Amino acid sequence: MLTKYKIVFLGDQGVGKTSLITRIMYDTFDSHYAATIGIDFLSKTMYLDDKTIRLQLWDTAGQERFRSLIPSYIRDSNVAIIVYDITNKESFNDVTKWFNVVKEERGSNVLVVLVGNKSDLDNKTITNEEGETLAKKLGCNFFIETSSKNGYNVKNLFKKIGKLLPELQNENADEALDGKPKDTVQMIDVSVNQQNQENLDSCQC
Ligand SMILES: Nc1nc2c(ncn2[C@@H]2O[C@H](COP(=O)(O)OP(=O)(O)OP(=O)(O)O)[C@@H](O)[C@H]2O)c(=O)[nH]1
Ligand SMILES: [Mg+2]
Repeated sequence: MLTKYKIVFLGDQGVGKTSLITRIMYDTFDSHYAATIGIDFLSKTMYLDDKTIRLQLWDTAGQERFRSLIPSYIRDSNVAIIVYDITNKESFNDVTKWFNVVKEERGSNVLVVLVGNKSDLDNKTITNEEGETLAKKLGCNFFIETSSKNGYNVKNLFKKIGKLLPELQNENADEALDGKPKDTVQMIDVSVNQQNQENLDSCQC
């Protein structure tokens, strides 16, 4: 049977959650900001590589007024991707808060990934080392810097998750997609251009 996994994107307003999903799904980027309202069901089912793993992406709103909706979506998720903006210190400071929400709802049976997005920007205020250090301190499965604008490391992010997923105890993953809106099945090629992407082996997970 095909194993299905649910991935929830978390993080402050404007850090690039929707843009990361748009990049991996459609390989496009929109510089116009349209805040996600509530939880976005634009989620889709995808295959990673030739592995029979299905991932469903759930986009949440970073805006404060939607915070109360989020815990119930974390509850049956297998992976939480916490995103901050490398040019926005507040979004980095809030990572611990997002992490604690995940742990409260999901305990230890969840992969938690820390993503520093917008690596294409020059006015970086959070260094790679600070991201690594926080991820280690919190016990995240791995840390990665990405850019949804130029695509840097976006495929690697999903590839690394795909590698970790089979090790995850997945007691409810098959039910995770039941009763949800019908999704488009989409093949995602996660083969990466080594010149352009971070070397997976050098990443500390
Ligand atoms: N330069 C740059 N801009 C980005 C990047 N990712 C997203 N943006 C821009 O940042 C703004 C916010 O991006 P979104 O993807 O909507 O952010 P979000 O986290 O989904 O925001 P909420 O839905 O409000 O929680 C948009 O104007 C994007 O174009 C990136 O990697 N680089
Ligand atoms: Mg959004």
